[in-house]
Amino acid sequence: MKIGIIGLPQAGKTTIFRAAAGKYAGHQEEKGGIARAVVKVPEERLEVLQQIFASARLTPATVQYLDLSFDLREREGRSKELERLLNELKPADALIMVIRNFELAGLPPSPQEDLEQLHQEMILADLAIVERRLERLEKEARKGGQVDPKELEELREAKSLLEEGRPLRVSPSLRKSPRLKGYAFLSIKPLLVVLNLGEEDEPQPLKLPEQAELVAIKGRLEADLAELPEEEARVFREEYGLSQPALPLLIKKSFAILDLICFFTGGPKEVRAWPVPRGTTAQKAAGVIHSDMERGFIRAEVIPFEELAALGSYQAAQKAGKVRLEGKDYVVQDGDVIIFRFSV
Ligand SMILES: Nc1nc2c(ncn2[C@@H]2O[C@H](COP(=O)(O)OP(=O)(O)O)[C@@H](O)[C@H]2O)c(=O)[nH]1
Ligand SMILES: [Mg+2]
Repeated sequence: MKIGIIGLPQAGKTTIFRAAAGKYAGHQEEKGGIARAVVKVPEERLEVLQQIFASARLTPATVQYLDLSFDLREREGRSKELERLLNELKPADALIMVIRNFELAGLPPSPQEDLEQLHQEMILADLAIVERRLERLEKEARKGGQVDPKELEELREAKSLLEEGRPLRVSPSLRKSPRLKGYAFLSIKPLLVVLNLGEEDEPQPLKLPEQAELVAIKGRLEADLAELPEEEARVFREEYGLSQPALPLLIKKSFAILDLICFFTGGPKEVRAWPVPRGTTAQKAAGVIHSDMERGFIRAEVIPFEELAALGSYQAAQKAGKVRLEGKDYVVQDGDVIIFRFSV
C-alpha cells in the first residue's frame, strides 16, 4: 500500500516523511526525485500474540510513503512538473496532505487558505481529466462507436460532483468502480490532512474537506526526536512535558484511511499481521499468504483476537471450544487469528 505526500512548497512534506521513516523505516531509497520509505505500522495486538505463541519474530503490516521533491503549485504555474507529479501519484492508494502551521521566514501560517487551495487543485486536476475523457466518449458515441454506458454515467456523476467542488471519494459507487481505476483521480483517494505545527504552536480549528481525517503533529520536533535513541527521546519528552510520540498515531491513521482490516497468523517462528480489504473471504485471505493455500483451501480455524487474549493460550482456547471452523466463504473480520488448513 502506497501513500503519497502532497502539499505546498515548504509545508514540511519532507520533514514529515523523514519523521515517519526515521524509526519505523524498513528501508528507504530515493530515485528520480522521489523518496520512498517502507514503514512498519505499530500494532499492539501483535505484541500480545507474540507472547501467546512465543514467536521468534513479529512481522507487522507496512505502508510505503512517497515523498516527491516537487510540489503541487498554483495553477498558473501548471507545467511539466505538475504533470509529472500527478503521474507519480497515480499508484498511491491514499494521500497525506501536509499543511504548514508554523512561521516560515517571517511568513505567518495560513492553514485554512492552504488547505482550500490544495483541495481546489485536486478538484480541478480531476475535472480536467473527466472533461477530456467525456468529450472523447461523447464524440465516439455520436459516431456510433462502442461506448460503455456505465462508464459514461459514472464520468457524468464524477463531473457533477467536481463541479460542486466535492471530492470523488464521497461517492461509494465511484470509489468502488473498476472502470474509474485507470484514471487515478486524486480526489477519489482517501485523505489524511497533517497539520504541521511549529514547536510552540497549538492546533487551531480547521474546516476539513469532506471525508478527510486530521492529525496535528510538531513535524520538525518529531523528526529530530525520531533520530535520537529511544531512551534519549523519552527523557527529552519527559523534560519538555511532551505527550505521546505523535508518529505512531500518524502512521496508524494513515493506515486506517486505507480501509483495510488485519487478520493475524501465529506460530513459534513468526506472528504476523496480514492487511486485506474489508469483505475478503477466508479462501481469498489464504491466497494473500500463499497461492497454494488458496487453491488447496480446506477450512479456516478462527478465533477473534480478544477471545484468544482473554484465554491466554491457544490450547486453552481450543479446550474452551472458542476456535471456530469456517469455510471458504467466511468473511474475515479485523482481529481474526487464523490457521488455514489446506492440501496441495
Ligand atoms: N519551525 C518549524 N519549521 C519546520 C517544520 N517542519 C518543517 N520546517 C521547516 O520548513 C522548511 C521546509 O521543510 P520541508 O520539509 O523541506 O518542506 P517541503 O518543501 O514541503 O518538503 C525547512 O526549513 C524545515 O526545517 C516545523 O514543524 N516547524
Ligand atoms: Mg520536500
